[in-house]
Amino acid sequence: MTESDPRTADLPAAVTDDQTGTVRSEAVTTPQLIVSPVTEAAADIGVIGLAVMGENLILNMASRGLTVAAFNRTISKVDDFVAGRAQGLSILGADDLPTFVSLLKSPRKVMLMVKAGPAVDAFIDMLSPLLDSGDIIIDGGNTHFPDTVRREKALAEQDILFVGAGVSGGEEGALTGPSIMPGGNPDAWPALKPIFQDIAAQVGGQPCCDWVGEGGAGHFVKMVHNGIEYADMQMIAEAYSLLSGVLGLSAPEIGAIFEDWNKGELDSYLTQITAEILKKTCGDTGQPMVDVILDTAGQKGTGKWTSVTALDVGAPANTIAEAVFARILSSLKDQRVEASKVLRGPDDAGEKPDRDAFVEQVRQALYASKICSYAQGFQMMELAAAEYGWKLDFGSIAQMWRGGCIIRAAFLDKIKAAFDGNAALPNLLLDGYFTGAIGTSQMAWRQVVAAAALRGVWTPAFSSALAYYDGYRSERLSANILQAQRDYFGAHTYERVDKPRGEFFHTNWTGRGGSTSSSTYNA
Ligand code: 2AM
Repeated sequence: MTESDPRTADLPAAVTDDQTGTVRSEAVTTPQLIVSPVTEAAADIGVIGLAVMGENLILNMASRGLTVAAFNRTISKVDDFVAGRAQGLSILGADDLPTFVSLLKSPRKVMLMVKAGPAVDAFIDMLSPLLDSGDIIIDGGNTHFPDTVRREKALAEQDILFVGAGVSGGEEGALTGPSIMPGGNPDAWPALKPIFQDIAAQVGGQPCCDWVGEGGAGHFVKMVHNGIEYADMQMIAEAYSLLSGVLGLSAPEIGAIFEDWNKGELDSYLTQITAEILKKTCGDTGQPMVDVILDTAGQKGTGKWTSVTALDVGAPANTIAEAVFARILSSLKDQRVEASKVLRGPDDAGEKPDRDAFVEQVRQALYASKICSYAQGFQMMELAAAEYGWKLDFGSIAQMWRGGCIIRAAFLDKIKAAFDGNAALPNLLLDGYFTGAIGTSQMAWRQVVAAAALRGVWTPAFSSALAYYDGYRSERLSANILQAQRDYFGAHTYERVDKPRGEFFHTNWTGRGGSTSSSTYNA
């Protein structure tokens, strides 16, 4: 025990450069520099993983008056952090795991901000023998939710409470207030709630963080967030390509339009940054930055997880999946370059439409498409909740996405209101506000999709969102033909419009197949 202030205990004063105020490297390289002499449990929470998200989250916690213990696999990063960005703050570095654990107040809360995958398992394996019953491990990484389900179950058997928390907002969000989506062992929530709700973004006096649900629910909701993010981004890109391809506007001109759109229904982080991006000039060429950036999109896999999971739970999230396929298609650059020399588009693009009218149509098409992709995301969460046994509060999820995260947008207030008003709403499109909004914009949306088709402008997300809308609102679809075909070639049977649901019929279509249905001969 020491009498000194544990927050800065025995840390040598950093040597700062008088001119720049920056910390000189020799001040931070002394071995054992950060071994805390403090053996009392002084830290409210510990964070493992000092990449930028972990560091920023710690600084955010410290800025709220919390004392935070910090650890990293590569110990020199702890040294650098404690003597650098964390200097003078209530942050305690530890150079081994037992010391780190000894710094934590009970029940101990350890947040992992390490690379998703084996690093999480490695730290869980090292930590769990050092922890006591009722201690809490939180995985704040971008983990695939089935891994969280597995870890939560395994740790519950050791009486360790495991939480998988999706954290969104990038580096800046982590520092100033992210969106946090925690799920897992609900017994952990009372101890975590004051910390997480304090460090999260706040909108309308409410934190963008609340308990999501059991098992992998937190990471699942974060995954759907990312899927929606893929769709949002793709739709914005399509609006850009329509304004550029059909109207021939320059990047800065389109940037000004996005800036304008950001004042209305489309007010969102992604709209705002797109406006800024489009106005940026390349320092080397003097051209707009976007014109010198190669048109092949990368991805880290969360959109793919969302799409695969949508198929698993039977959710028609076609626009989200289309956004993933769009990135994949974009990555086939060499093939596209060759194909562009061979495959022709329409010869006659027709007359250029009136600028202001077309800009407004594209705005409405973007809004309508966006509503559909969110409708798909929420519908998918409803179907997954039923499949995995989670009780999800969709109004609360909308609030969590309202601030801090990449898809933060003013219209999430409308989504929150929709689900607060009717928790069992089967589809966002059936809420009065959204039924009206899409009804108002649908003709503009159809005209934009038609214009894109006629001119050969690639708009997969706008088109698939419209396909979703037209499919979902159809009382009778063409699936009767599919059922007839399935029954014809495979005796898969069908139900009839004039008989109760659940009664299945088979027709001997050719006169040769007899009356044996597939369920009979599959048995
Ligand atoms: P490092 O600084 O020692 O590389 C983001 O990469 C964070 O995850 C970093 O804190 C990094 O630690 C940590 N990390 C990545 N892979 C890891 C592994 N296999 N084991 C432990 N930590 C790992």
